[in-house]
Amino acid sequence: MKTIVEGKHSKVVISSETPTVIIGERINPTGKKKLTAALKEKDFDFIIQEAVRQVEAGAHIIDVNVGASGIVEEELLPEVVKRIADAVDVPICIDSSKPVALEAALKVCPGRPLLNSTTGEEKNLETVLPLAKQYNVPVIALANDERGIPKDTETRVAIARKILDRAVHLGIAPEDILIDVLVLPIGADTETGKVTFDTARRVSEELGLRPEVGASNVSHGLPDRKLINTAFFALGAACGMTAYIADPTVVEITQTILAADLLLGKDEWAAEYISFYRKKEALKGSGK
Ligand code: THG
Repeated sequence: MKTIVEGKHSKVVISSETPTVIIGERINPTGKKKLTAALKEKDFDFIIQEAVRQVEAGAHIIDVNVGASGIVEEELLPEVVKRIADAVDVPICIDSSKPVALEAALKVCPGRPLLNSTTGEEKNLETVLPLAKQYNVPVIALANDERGIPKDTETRVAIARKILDRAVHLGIAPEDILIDVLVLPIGADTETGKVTFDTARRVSEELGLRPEVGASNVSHGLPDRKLINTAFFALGAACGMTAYIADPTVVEITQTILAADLLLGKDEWAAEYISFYRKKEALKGSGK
């Protein structure tokens, strides 16, 4: 089973057989003063630059999240989505916890964007899944519900199963559901990595759905975060993870994902691996 995401003239496949998809996370005001200011002042040049930089670094999809205090997401998100979709030819991942903002962005986004996200919570299932159906777009579903983020694998898989049932009932194809298997800071919870990897394996093998995760959190509060993040990406790939929300401008992240894919037989003739280095050389030649 594969998920198809589309930009204006581009197409990205998310599946267990094809190379791991990197969803660039940098257009998100969390912890970023400069980007927050740019969003508030509508300094679109700066924001577009961040999108271009991520694509050049190896992002296959660009996540767009404008959630911050003082920002009306349903007004700003569609505007930023439209401008980024005009500036870069990769698909967009529309990221908001507010269904009204998701819908406003869906209305203006070209291609077949990824909708990020619903959870297993009733209020989200009732509002976000119908949007995925109406606009015929794939959706990311977080494996948590009204009770919060489950500590154990069993409950996470059960939530994923519930979301799948609800989506299918609405006429959404299972191909169009990605499950976010959620990881917490490993410094605060020793079991979180194991639970995340076990959930990824089971979501993929038992439900036939594609696991994905936002990974920057895992190393929070520990020294040498890059080391933990890259190990997490490699181990996740071995457990069937199909996409990461990550920062591709950290070159070790992109390189680790490429190497892991190659070793797991997801990169025929090392085509992706070699093309990454060719592109890097070309950018160097152009003075970037
Ligand atoms: N799952 C899904 N979507 C998500 C998340 C997820 N969207 C949002 C988030 N989590 C993923 N995106 C980010 C964006 C930024 C950061 C982490 C995750 C981040 N920012 C640095 C900080 O806060 O310190 C800023 C550092 C910098 O300047 O580069 O960590 O889990 N489906």
